[in-house]
Amino acid sequence: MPVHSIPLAKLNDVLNGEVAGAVSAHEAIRQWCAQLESGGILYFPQTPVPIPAEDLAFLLGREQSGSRLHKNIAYKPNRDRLSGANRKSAGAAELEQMRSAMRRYSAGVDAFLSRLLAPYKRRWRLDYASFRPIEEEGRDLPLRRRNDLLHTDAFPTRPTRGRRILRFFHNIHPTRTRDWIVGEPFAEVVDRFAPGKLAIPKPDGAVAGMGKLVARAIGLSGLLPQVKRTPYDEFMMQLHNAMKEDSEFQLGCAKEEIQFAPGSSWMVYTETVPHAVLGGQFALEQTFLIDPGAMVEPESAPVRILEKMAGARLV
Ligand SMILES: O=C(O)CCC(=O)C(=O)O
Ligand SMILES: [Fe+2]
Repeated sequence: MPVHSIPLAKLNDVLNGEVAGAVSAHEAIRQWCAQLESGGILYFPQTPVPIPAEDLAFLLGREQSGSRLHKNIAYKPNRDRLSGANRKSAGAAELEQMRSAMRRYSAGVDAFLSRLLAPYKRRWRLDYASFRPIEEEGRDLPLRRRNDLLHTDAFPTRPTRGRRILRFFHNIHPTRTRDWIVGEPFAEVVDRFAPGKLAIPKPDGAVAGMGKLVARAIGLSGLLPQVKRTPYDEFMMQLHNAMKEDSEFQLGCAKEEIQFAPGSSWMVYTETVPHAVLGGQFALEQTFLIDPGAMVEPESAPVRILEKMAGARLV
């Protein structure tokens, strides 16, 4: 079972520096990091980042009120801005309330992970947070954007250049579970697809390298996001697409079902753990882009796994 459940009382003991069973608090934290890094899910049956009652009522009210705010909404903490919200039909007061609720959530998760992931010493970039108010079951999205098919995460417009994608979720639905499936370990998935359907990743060729230099020289690199993708990002994007497009893989691969309880939180490296959401409504999520050099087990980072396979640097 890849799920490691952490009751709130035990979590608080460890964060307060008290011994956790047979191991010291310091050792317990290192073990949790190692479990995450090797493809585990840390599950908090009771969330350690509670949402203020007023924010919760506001977020859960978005649908019933007929508000046009009800598609996935992203919050960019570095600019304190929302995107995905319909500015024409949502009122200014509603947008402002959404923004401040998301600001509090994002800061709360960042503060919590600064303590829980102490060995990383904040060697991360606080990426977007999101609010997911739509029922996931039966959502009608284009294939590559579907989240009910097993996939590993890769962002088409935001290459991570080897940084790991850690996501912290919270099921804020009062009664409904959020239902996931998770698939095989990353190394096994990569073996299935490469070499074969995908080529083994190769370091930047001289031509691509020249293209980059030229784009940079004439000031175009900011306009061409694909220019900034490293061979690592290329491969991770291809893998994401190949998994979703392969119905034989979707049906045939080993998978496990997980139901995340109302009021629970969980965190997982989604660029390596194949996952899909089959049902559930109303979740909050905060993404972190973490320096692979910060890992307690650096060899577990996908960039290291792929570089070993390629026999070359990929970022
Ligand atoms: O919303 C969820 O529960 C997970 C969706 C997902 O896989 C994603 O956003 O990449
Ligand atoms: Fe995903």
